[in-house]
Amino acid sequence: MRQLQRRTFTVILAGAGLAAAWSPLARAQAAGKKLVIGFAQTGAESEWRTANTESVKAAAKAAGHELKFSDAQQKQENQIKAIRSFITQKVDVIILAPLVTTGWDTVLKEAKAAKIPVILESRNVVVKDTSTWTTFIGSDFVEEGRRAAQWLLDNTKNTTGTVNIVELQGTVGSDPAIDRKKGFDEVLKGNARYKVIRSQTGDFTRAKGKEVMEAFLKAEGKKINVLYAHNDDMAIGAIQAIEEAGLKPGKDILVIGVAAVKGAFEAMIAGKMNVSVECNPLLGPQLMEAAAKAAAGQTLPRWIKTIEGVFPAEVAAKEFPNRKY
Ligand code: GZL
Repeated sequence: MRQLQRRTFTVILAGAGLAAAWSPLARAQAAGKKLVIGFAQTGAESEWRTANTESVKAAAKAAGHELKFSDAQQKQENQIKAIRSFITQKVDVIILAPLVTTGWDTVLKEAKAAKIPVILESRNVVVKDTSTWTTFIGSDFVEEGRRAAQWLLDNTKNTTGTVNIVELQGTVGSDPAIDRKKGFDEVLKGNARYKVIRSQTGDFTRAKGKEVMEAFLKAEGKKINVLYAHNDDMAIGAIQAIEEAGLKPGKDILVIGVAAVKGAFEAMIAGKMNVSVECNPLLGPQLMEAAAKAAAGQTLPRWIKTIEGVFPAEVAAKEFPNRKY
């Protein structure tokens, strides 16, 4: 059902701009208008989220738009309140980073009734009426999960015996957590020696990632061969737990993260992490371009997908100076 709702007419971004074609008039219309944009952000739970917020704020400033920013402290009810406030203030466009996939039908209908386009960023939603949101700008989380599992298969193919994996999931019910698990499990299916022996949410935060990894280590100890964390922040927290348990992260336990944030590069360079699957938070420029189009009544692709790679530890030192988040 989720895949059906996505109906991806994917536009692969060319650099910072959108590849979608435009009439000169529409471009002119959209380019110059100063917008008032309401941005309902999830919170500041991770390095990724902080970089995402900074990218949106910088892009709004550079475009001369007024950005009304709301930090929901990881609570959906706060995001819903923020959207209602943006509607009352009659903003031109609403940007929503939906904490979880469900529970948005009513408030998105209110935005549609108020004729305010809603742009989803960084996570998607599952709603009955998909016309209540204009476009989703974000990653293919299923593909990110596949890439994490493929790295594991490629880098353990010369080993024998069972590979015991513990998994730190992202925020329960969130699009990236659901789909990163889905992609990872899909690639490992049929590889019987790879077993996920524990899987629990670390809510995308370092603190929770450390706490849950401590519990995994207490329960499974040296049986654990691999940690798959749905984001680098939880992996970094877990690395502390692994070291405090007297084990070597990156060696005794392979560490796989997602996002490719600075902290992950530092951990890989220190030999404590093995790979990070990139998830690009720098969505600000694409969001502003999409907001201008939406405000001008232009039709947008249903999914504007970011281009991202995989960074194993072997390339970390060389790549680190080029990283922008
Ligand atoms: C991904 C984003 C996720 C990141 C986490 O688009 O929604 O939320 O993977 C962040 O680090 O907290």
